[in-house]
Amino acid sequence: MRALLGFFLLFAAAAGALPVAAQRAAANRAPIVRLVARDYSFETPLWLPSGIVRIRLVNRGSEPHYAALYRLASGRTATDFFKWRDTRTPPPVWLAYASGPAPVAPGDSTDITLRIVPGHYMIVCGYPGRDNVQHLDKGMFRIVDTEPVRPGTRSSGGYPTVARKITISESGFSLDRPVPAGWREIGIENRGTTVEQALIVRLPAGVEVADEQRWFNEGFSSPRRGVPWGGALLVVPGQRYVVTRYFEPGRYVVLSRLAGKWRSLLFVVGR
Ligand SMILES: [Cu+2]
Repeated sequence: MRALLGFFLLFAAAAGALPVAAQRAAANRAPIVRLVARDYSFETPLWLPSGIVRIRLVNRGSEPHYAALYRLASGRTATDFFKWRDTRTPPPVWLAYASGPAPVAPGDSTDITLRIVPGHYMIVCGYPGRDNVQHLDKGMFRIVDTEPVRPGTRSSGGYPTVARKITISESGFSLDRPVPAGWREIGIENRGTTVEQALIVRLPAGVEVADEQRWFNEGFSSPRRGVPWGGALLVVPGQRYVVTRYFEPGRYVVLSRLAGKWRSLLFVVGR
């Protein structure tokens, strides 16, 4: 009888615990912000939530697109941003890198979960067009502020559970475990001292890491042979990012060249 009661209690506890855990997981999920990219504009929500947010970039265009976020001090405008861009100097005090989804191919999408500090944001796609004019010079940028926080209405989500991690350090990238095909949550951590990127690119048969690097080094003047596969832009040291991506079997490289030096890591996704 005691054994039966014990079994019953255990069963009741297990049966009760599952829905509660599921509810907590749902309550703890970061809000999704959908950015739809077209040639050459962004569709964005009216406001960005602040706190931990999952940004989903959906590419409805005919060229690859990305969504880099920059936080501007209040009163600063897109004109200030373009003036700074032309100086090719590190960002001034009124401008902060805030990451964002790295380029994806037409018809594809990628998610990144990160922390959005309340403020005034400029969302930019600077991908080079077929005519080698950057998309932001064709009008592909948008200014969006974070939603005013009202007392009692704020809900902060959490980061997805990460099974694999890409670490960026002074010596390059490292990946802690192999990536199998399917949907994967990959943590991105920058342990270096400079802002870097984690640009994931799929390498079709016959395309090598050097071909991708050459495309960047030669100023995007030739057709790109790798397929942009999402990842994280403007990865700030000490910040936490999680990239959620579907991987098909094949060869991939993760790249960064922001600080002037190439970092790259080739990895193979198995079945
Ligand atoms: Cu674009």
